[in-house]
Amino acid sequence: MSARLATNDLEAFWMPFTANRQYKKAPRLFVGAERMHYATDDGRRVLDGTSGLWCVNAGHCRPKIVEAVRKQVGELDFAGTFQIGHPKAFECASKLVNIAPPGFDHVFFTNSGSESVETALKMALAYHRVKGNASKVRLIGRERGYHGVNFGGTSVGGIANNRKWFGTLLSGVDHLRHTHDLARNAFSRGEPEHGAELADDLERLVALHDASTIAAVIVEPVACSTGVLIPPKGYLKRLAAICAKHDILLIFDEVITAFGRLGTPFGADYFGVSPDIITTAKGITNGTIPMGAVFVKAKIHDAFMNGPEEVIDFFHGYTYSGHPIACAASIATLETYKEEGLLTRASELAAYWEDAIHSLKGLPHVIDIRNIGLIGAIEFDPIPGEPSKRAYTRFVEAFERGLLVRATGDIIALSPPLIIEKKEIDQLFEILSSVLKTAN
Ligand code: PXG
Repeated sequence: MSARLATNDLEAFWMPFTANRQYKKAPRLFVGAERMHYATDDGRRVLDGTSGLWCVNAGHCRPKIVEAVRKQVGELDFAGTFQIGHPKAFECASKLVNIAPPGFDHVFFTNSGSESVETALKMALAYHRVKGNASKVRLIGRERGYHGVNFGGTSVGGIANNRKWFGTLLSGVDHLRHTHDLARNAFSRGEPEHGAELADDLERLVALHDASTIAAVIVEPVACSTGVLIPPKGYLKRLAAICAKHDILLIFDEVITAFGRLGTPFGADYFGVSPDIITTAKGITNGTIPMGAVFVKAKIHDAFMNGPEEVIDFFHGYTYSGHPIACAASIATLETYKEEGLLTRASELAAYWEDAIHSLKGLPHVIDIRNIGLIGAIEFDPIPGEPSKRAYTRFVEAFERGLLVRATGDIIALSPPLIIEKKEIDQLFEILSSVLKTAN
């Protein structure tokens, strides 16, 4: 496949989360993909160390998913789901519920992680209102959290650069402290030892605002976009207990951790914590077709089913909620996950992965290495006055040497497809260590 582009072909597309002028001077282009690898426009193979953007959990261009999408687009290209339906949406929801943690009996479809978050936040507010607790209107996020880019998600999110440009955002939002603590936890393997008590920060916000005003807390079980912050041992259980005590809904944003990333189907399974609402996207279709889903317990769903039967129970939804092609892709994705045991495969590889990533300890500028399931991160000491540069130059160098990693701040994050073999893990870290040894 040849798709070399002239410089002026690059102008029209204003790329998301990209330094557009810098990128367009030296573009990196993928033109194909298969299983663990991308193909570049200059004919090179690049090992995918990030599952695309944390979504291609079963690897690229998997035949069953490709075929399901092909078939569906020629059979029923579109049908809405407002007051009408199509079988694939119901089938897909049932299959998703089957792999969800116990009690998650209902699914609301969206088209992205950002939309899943907006949906979950609105659900939480409406839930308290239908229950007669209309004063519960505050939403609590966490510093360094990432919950997508729409207004609700940006408001509960905790990454300054994603917030500061966009005015005052939602009112009535507060944030827990983040859990990153290099002084106590650097080079932890798996969950860090120290910091469960940071969950008590929620009690501080309850003391400030009063529980009668707080609707929900949203956290990522593992905060990935900000550079992989792994919850300290016991932290999530403690947070869940405080939420339950004050009738505050706990939302797990599992856009990344769902669908096998940690070695269990969902992050909630891994941590043994049962939230009230779970947001997902990405791996739900293996990244092939945009789709998200919000999983809820009967407690939430049933609370909406008490009004007159002929009145809409939840005034929310998207044109493409439960899109037939997305549902077909998701059903085929779930079959692929099941046939290949991918929802638990990360648990078999986690120890090997952990040893491999920690072998980078001692390389220049590395101040922390952390891992959980098939996720890893390497943090660098920042270049004074030039934040982010250290990781960015390593990302570009790795790409040149045939490896895709993700750079965020002064951190490199890794999350390969769950089909990765041990020899590919070796290869990934050989390339990365050679980059870290030689880069500035
Ligand atoms: N919640 C979480 C926890 C996410 O990680 C979103 C919501 C938003 O999803 P959408 O589909 O609207 O993008 C995300 C997305 C990265 C990276 O490299 C992470 C995401 C997206 C793009 C890049 O860290 N996470």
